[in-house]
Amino acid sequence: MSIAKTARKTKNSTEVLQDFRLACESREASLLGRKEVFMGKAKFGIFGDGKELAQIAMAKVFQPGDFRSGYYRDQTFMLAIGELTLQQYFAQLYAHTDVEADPASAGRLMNGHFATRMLDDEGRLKEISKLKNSSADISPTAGQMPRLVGLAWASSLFRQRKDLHRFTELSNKGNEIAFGTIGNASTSEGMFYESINAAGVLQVPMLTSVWDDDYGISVPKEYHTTKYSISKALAGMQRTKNEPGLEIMTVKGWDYRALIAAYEKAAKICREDHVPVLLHVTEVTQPQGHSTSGSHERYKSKERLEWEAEHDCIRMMRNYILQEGFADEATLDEIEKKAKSTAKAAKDAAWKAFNSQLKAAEDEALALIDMAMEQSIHKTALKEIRQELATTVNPIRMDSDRAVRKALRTIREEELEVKDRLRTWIKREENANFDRFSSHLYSQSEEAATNIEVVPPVYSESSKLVDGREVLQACFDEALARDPRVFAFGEDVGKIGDVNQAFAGLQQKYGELRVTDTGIRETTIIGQGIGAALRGLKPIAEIQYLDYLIYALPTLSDDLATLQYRTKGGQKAPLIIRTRGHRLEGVWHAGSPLGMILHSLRGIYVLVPRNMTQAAGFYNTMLQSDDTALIIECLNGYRLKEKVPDNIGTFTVPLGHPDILREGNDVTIVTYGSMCRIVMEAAHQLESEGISCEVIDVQSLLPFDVNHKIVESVRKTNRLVFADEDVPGGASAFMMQQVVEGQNAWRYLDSKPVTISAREHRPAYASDGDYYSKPNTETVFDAVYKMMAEALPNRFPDIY
Ligand SMILES: Cc1ncc(C[n+]2csc(CCOP(=O)(O)OP(=O)(O)O)c2C)c(N)n1
Repeated sequence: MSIAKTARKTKNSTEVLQDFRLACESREASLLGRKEVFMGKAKFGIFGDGKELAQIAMAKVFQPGDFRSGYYRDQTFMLAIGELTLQQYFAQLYAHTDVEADPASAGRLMNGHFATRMLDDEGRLKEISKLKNSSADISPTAGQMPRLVGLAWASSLFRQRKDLHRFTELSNKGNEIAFGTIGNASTSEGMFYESINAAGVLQVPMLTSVWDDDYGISVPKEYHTTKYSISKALAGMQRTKNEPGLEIMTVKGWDYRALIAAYEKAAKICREDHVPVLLHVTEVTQPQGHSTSGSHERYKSKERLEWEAEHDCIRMMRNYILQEGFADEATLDEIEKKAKSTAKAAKDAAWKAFNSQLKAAEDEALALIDMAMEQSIHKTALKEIRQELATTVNPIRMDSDRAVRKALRTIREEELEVKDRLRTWIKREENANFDRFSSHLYSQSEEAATNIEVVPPVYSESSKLVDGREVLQACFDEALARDPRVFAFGEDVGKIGDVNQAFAGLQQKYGELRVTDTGIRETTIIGQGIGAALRGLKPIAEIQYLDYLIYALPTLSDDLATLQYRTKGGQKAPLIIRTRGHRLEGVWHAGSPLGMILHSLRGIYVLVPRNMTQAAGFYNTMLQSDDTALIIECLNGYRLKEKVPDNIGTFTVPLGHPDILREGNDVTIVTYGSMCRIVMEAAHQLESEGISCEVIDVQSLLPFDVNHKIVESVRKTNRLVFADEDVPGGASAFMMQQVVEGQNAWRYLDSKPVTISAREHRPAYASDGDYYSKPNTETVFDAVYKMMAEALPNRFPDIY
């Protein structure tokens, strides 16, 4: 053999053996992980066994600046790119709540949910173009796909838009691939098809790998996929010489060499030509079955199990290495043995680090209870509490907490020195546990929306009176001129400047990539926004009507709303979602499902401006902030006249600060959005009947009245009404809880608090349909009058 050939072979064999070692270590981690769950040391386990080789091959083409958007099987990939250690892997399995121990989620996510830390300790975006990035996983199957489209789309924008080339910390001129992974069964989800279609239309560098093991938990492929094969089912999307589309490839999950070649080819097409690639990785196995929740012997036949054993990718790789003469049996045995001890050492270290923290909490708790036993007359009861804690196998924080609380309960009637210590311990743990389990629902950085400076609007003699939509248009114009990272997109947003023309003329002025049309596909519109925002851009994604937000709800709720929380401040996607609602006509164009939104979108601010000036102020606030918000404009407000503030591009409206629209003494009416005008009209009519209403526009539902302004009004009026267009018990119930319970308004009430809302059904079509479905001036008048009549029947006789 020539020297050059020998050298090549040595280099090859070194790399092959390194890959083999990594595959074995990852496999051992999976095997050990399952055992840890069965030993009761972890709650649940889901592992990447069977997918090792494909992921090693994928990692070889993953470059700095690239992104992953995948799912819970990808541990080998994360290990291979150096963004996960085996110890961190086990730390997440145990739910270690330190960011250093589990950088992906600080113990908040189930094991196998991967993420890199893209933000520094101050919450600022790092130089992501130099990092290997993984966006944070979620559990809902295919939920990673819309975000994947956005991550890939950002590359396309960075490449095509020269004015973004200077943002070298974000992108190397759009050279980055977004790598997606998904299980074969999850390709049945609508989100998968919507995302693949969007990628094909947009022609973005999105390389999606399907790990196909023929099953989705127990359900075989015959139930999932047309033609039992996702690559066959999608064949019509294959690009041709004349038509753009996807490059669709297949490769077997146990074939090490073919996998490497496939990923090299796929990455080249994707990176260089920005063509999306679907790589269908077939004949993948799942040696331990789906998860620790069950065993696959229940649903796989004996033949299938034998086939899986034979086609186990590590076994196949071992054969390949022997065949090629890269190593002998003894060397491979040694690597396998070493992998076992490496994985075990990592597991032990992770357990020790996890457990020593819990042990420290337990020791403190036991010492305090001992002290209590010395001082208290209730020695027997305290001894029992102590005994219960001391004998708990693998106690967790909850056990120590419970014991200390029970001890304090037991001695509550005694005057003991230890009580203060117990209380201090509980307070300290409460604070620490808030940080461990409840922090970072919203941004905690300097750029948090609630920190943005308030700049009031300025008006002068020359301020123009225009249609409401023109106020927005002026605001968006300035935003686009100010910052190249700002851009807007959605159905009909581009050419016609949205269906209500707030972007009219702005595509012509700023170009097709700044003000952009999309297909009708709400969940991937949001995905585009999430991906672009994750990559440092400032997108405004438009959902045409509030009613159609429902189509995007899973992506908003599962992905965007949880992002900062699930990474404990490791990632952010400051996306602004623009939509319009409340009033138009009919069942699907007049919705106001704010209860649904408030219940499902905690983590996203919900802003409900009453007019376009307030909306513009919210846009200005949010564009300066790194939080994410849903801004709902009033559908019937675009043609109402408003004055354009002279500082249209810079004035801000603060979040969580209600406006008092009208002062009054008898009743406080709390409302928002399009209802403001209706309530104001009713208040005007009530005034003529001698009832003085104070009308408060909350403006933002999340956050809600941060300075408790509403209760101040109730102190004066002693009567409280909430009015909105949602169903009964929807957002009005939320507001009532915030004010009556949260602000203690019940203390000042002389009448039962009342909610005015729409009927339980959606609004019927046309003006009468609207009138009899939604609250109107008469409804508000009557509800307030009735309240006053109940209190003062002599002054306010029954009308009806
Ligand atoms: C939306 C949703 N539905 C159901 C589940 C429960 N679930 C978790 S994994 C899974 C099967 C996924 O199979 P596949 O996509 O083939 O991936 P695999 O786990 O086999 O790698 C199911 C049904 C879920 N997580 N999300």
